[in-house]
Amino acid sequence: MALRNIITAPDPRLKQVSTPVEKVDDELRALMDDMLETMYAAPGIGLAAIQVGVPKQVIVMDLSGEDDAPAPRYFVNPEILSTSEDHAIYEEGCLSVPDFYEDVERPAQCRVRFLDYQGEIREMDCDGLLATCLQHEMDHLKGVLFIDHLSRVKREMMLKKLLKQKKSQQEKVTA
Ligand code: GNR
Ligand code: NI
Repeated sequence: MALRNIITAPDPRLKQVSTPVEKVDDELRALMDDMLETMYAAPGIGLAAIQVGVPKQVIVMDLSGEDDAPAPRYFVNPEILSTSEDHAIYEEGCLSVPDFYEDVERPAQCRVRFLDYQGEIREMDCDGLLATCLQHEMDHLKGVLFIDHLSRVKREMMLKKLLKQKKSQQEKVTA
């Protein structure tokens, strides 16, 4: 297993649309293992492959608490089958948008079909944090960030600050 670099906004790679995986094989499982390790190290509760620069429809997640046993989840080629009428608001963050947290409204429940770590097809009803996080990760597969759900003024202010952060870090690296 190996840690991978997490891409941060603004970066055109985060706007790429991810393509379906053809086969869940050992090579893909190695990617999922790396993603999980990278997510735990960050730390975060979910990660989409595009965040480590791989434009494939792959998501890893672990919503267990600090004191619980690890509970990794893997979603390959996920499809939302249905969403609830009722919505929920959650304060979201993103490893690709470091240090920013904002309320985002999404359907409170959803039903998803996906392939698991073994490549078996599965369906699951999601609600609460699982529904929110899954929809956040599936947005990444479409090249969408949580800041794209905010007002244009807010989004552009955040991107400006992120670009500034990036530039000052770059200066440190090259100094
Ligand atoms: O670690 C993360 N926390 C989080 C909190 C609220 C809603 C979504 C998330 S996902 C985020 C990790 C991440 O960037 N996944 O793409
Ligand atoms: Ni994210």
